[in-house]
Amino acid sequence: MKCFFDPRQLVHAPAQELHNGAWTPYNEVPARAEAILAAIGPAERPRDHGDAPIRAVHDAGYLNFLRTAPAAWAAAGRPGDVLGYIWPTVRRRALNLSRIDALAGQYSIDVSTPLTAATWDATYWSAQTALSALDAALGDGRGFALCRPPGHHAGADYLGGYCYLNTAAIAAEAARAAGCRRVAILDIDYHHGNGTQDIFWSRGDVFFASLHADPATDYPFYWGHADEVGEGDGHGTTLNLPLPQGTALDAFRAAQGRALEAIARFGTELLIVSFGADTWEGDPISHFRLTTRDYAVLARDIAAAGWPVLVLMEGGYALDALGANVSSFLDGF
Ligand code: Q9C
Ligand code: ZN
Repeated sequence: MKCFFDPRQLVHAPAQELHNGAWTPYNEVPARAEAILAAIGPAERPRDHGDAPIRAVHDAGYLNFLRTAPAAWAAAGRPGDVLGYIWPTVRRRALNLSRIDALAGQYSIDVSTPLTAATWDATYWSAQTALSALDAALGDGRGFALCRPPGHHAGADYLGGYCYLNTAAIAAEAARAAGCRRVAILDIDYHHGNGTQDIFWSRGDVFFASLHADPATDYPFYWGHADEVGEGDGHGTTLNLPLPQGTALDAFRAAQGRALEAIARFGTELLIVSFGADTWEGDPISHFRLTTRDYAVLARDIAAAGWPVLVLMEGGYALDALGANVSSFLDGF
């Protein structure tokens, strides 16, 4: 399968995150991409599709924030990377604020996703890899983008969960613009893809199906419950299949089968897979029990459905196994 990556994605490297109340080393490190490249072999550089496909998904004020907040933060005399400390969560009215801390709260959902001066460039090229792999998927039927930073926790106007630009949403919207009438996103990262769900919540043309750790026990808590099915034109085109901690291949595979059946009934013309290897048994921040070989089984089930497939990298934090896990999945196609 054709693979895409740009070295500019490596420049984003926050030092630390606030995790369970303590500062810990950042989990979403550049070495993740290096480990995957070492296992799958060299990748093609993406073509620059410009920012129109990004603006088709993300709010203009939010994009401006991603580009300018690190300088505003430094100008305010702050140390480290941009992080919010107050959020407008309690149904506050829209306000036109300018203080960096007000913007950081407005445009983020957590304190585990620092915004650095290098973030825009890295996340821009991460989105470009998704668009180039989409071109490959629409051409030869397969494409893999080594997206890093990942995307599925980022909403139209918020960052979170190590994500800034929603690569799956950008690719899905670009596929619609390229003439695919129906697009489906299958999210098999350990965590629920709250950003992708939010973006397509009211859309009947993009199906979102997610297998993930039950949000009653795991991040992002407020999204991903089984009764979330979409609204308006999107009623019934969101499918959430939360699974308990400890889930291994049999239950995971059965849930993926349910998701694939729903996507087949929807009648998709393209499948985008938000693939996280943080479902692996040894992942340092997650609690499922998939093995390296299981990823090939899951990929074969997906391939058997016969759709063009675009695979996008999301999470996976066990550096020693990440390359083998991604290789196993891609080889299954
Ligand atoms: N104390 C992805 O896998 N950390 N993001 C939660 C828990 C956020 C993971 C902190 C986990 C986000 C793309
Ligand atoms: Zn994850």
